[in-house]
Amino acid sequence: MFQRRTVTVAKRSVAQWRSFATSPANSARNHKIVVVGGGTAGLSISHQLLHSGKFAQDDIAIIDPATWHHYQPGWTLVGGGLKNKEDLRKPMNSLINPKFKFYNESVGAFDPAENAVTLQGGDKINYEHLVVVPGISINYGNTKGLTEALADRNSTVSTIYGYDTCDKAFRTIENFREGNAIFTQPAGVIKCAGAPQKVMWLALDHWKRAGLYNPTKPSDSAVKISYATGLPVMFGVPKYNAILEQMRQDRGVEGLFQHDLVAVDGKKATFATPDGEVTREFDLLHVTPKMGAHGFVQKSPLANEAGFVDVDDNSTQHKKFPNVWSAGDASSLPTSKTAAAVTAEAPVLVRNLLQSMEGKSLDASYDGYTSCPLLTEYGKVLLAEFKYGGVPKETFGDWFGIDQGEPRRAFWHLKKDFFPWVYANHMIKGTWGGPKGWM
Ligand code: UQ1
Repeated sequence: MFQRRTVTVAKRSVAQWRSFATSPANSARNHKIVVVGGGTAGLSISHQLLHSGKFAQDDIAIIDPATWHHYQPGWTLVGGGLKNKEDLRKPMNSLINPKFKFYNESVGAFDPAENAVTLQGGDKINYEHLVVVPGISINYGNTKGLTEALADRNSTVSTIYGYDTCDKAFRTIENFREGNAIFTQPAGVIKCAGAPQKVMWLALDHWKRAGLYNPTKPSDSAVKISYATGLPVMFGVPKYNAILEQMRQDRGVEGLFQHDLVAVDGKKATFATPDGEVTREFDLLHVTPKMGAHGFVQKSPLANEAGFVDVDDNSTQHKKFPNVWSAGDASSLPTSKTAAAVTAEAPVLVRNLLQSMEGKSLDASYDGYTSCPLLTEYGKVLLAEFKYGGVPKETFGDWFGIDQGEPRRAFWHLKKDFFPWVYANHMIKGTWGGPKGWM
């Protein structure tokens, strides 16, 4: 008995003893690297750092209050009735390597001048390097009446942008028989800027197959479809915009440009437009909520004017605090906020952080790569891939000389089957570098 206990004790790592020694509440905890956020960027980056072989038990800490980690790119597929939302989430705990210290808590404040983060509960965490990747906040409250309309089980208002409502989106689409369907995209920064129209294209196809919508004769169809976007165009990249705008016209979808949803009230949606407010009646409303930087980032010394973590566009290093880094949705990186962007950002951040730790010069550079696998109907995807400046950077164009502006069946399988698989089995384990392949 005594011997067994001795063995157990001997097995404990130095880091564990360190944390026992400092365990009283509010005492300082020290880590080489603290990663704020256990989402796509947080898990990819922390596991890539671990694979460098340069870190021991508890050298790296992850802070995230979440119980679940969600594969959010799958929520458009839930909205299309193709996946169950329960299959797209895993317990946070199960995805975090036991070599990490996991603080399952919220951040209260950043104190970069002191190289410290304070947790909501008051504990102070010290770091040598800080990686700030908590994602973006969905601000339902910024659209009047939206929270209530989404929560109402009997309403036809939904969004694929939340776990609670992504299945409601398909339920409302499936039950829809006639009337005006409006799909919205707000003005301002959102994650996955293609998703607001992906769900519309799938719904259109669903209604077409159900005999409720005839794209060649929309005026004679039971269903009318409008796309109300805060932007002046369908998509921010000229090459893909031209294709999607043509698609909108060919399929008889009404385009309401520079229409920014500000209120939902019963069956009325009100939009801010350059010519004042416009109210439209709807029978089905799919909303893309307004989004913005998390409050605890926005009010910190790390934020730029827009509230995002102010990092260099190419190195991912903070502009004022050289031991602070950011990528993903929380960062100021001027690209489209997607998991695909993270596949390219993470290896750059990791390389530069490790170089910096060793006092060497930063030699990795992010070119703004991001991607939007745009579902245009059941069975077809337009695989938009581009870098800074909206310049196309097409993986398969380079390999096979094909034009990715054309929706294809092969890309549908990438989106529906391959990406979810490679994400769960490789990307968040730190072994997938997107178009560059396995690392
Ligand atoms: C990708 O790697 C990825 O993550 C696993 C996605 O899913 C969210 C993507 O949408 C894309 C486009 C990539 C990039 C990979 C290739 C091979 C184009």
